[in-house]
Amino acid sequence: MSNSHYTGLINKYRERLPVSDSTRVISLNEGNTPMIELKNLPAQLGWKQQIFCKFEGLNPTGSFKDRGMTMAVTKAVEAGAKAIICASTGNTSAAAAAYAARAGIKSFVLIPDGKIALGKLSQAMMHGATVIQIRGNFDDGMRLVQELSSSMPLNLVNSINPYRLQGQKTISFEVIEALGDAPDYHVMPVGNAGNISAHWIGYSEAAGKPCGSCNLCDGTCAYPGSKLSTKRPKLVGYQASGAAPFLRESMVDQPETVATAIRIGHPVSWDLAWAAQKESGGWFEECSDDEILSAQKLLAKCEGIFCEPASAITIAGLCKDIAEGRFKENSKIVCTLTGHGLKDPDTAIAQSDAPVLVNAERDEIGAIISQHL
Ligand code: AN7
Repeated sequence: MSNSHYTGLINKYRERLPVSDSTRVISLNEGNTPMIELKNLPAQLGWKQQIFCKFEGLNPTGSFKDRGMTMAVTKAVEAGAKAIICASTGNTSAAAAAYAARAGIKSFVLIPDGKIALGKLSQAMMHGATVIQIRGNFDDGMRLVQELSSSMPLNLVNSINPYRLQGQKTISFEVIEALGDAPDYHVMPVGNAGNISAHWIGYSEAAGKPCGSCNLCDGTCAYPGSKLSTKRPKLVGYQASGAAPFLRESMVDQPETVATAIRIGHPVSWDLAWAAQKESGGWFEECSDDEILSAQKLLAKCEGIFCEPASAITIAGLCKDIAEGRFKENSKIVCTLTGHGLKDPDTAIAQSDAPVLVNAERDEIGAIISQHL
């Protein structure tokens, strides 16, 4: 029997990534996440589009960050780094801590005090990161890790590190493989804006276009190999209303949203994300916290998919933009669900009915079941 199980996105897409045969790959077999076509929601809401969710919450640490972190940590180790550092709203810190553990190096993570979901904090702690809570927000943390990594022996693994986006671009290849070509639209949440930039790098490379927004070269590195797709999708980025610099067209100093993952006001990939939106012909839109939470519940109840609030903003945005007629009928839309709902149990429980408490008696329980049947 051959031992040919899936071993992660670097091995799968090695000729499209900056690694060599001698590179020691640090992987937890990330990527290869399911594409799940929505069946019930479109029928219920009368949507005429075909909608697929790329459920990135099923990566090893429960978010899309693993795609970038396998590349960033692989390259950090190749360069001889003994420690990595990042600022994070939670998921990057979970991924950094896990991949550093896998590599046998140290990790330091800066998180905004009190504003990170419990699941993510537990991951960083369990994987042995030095967790530093700052009296400040993600944007303060981002500034500080840039200063620290320039003066101390620390490899910075936020998405300002170009290897992160190289790893994250592989989501586009997987979508194209699943659908046979690029979709018409690809929608996603936007926080620090690395992910939308990475999607565009991937789709551009797959279509044989020079990656105008590639951050590793001078923009002339169209992948010389075979094309994977005939076209590129329009990219649509959704932001929480309280943290929407792309809607305000300027940085936001006090970002606020229940979707703590995207509580970011000074996105690092500002120029790359604008380029992705403009070159693709897509747009940015905003959603309120109420819309985000309703959408999270709707997706969980109607389709059996539990994603975190920041990811559910894509469903909130679709509800709004489909109603507005912004998506063509009979088109294919892919929706990146960036993180798992289990990351943030507090927010999920706070918006749900508490379980009923009864005596351990058949009749009492039977009465409740009868009420709900
Ligand atoms: C679930 O973990 O920035 O626009 O520090 O965790 O690429 O920043 C997380 C971002 C969307 C936004 N969905 O992606 C961090 C962090 C989830 C996220 C985003 C994040 P970017």
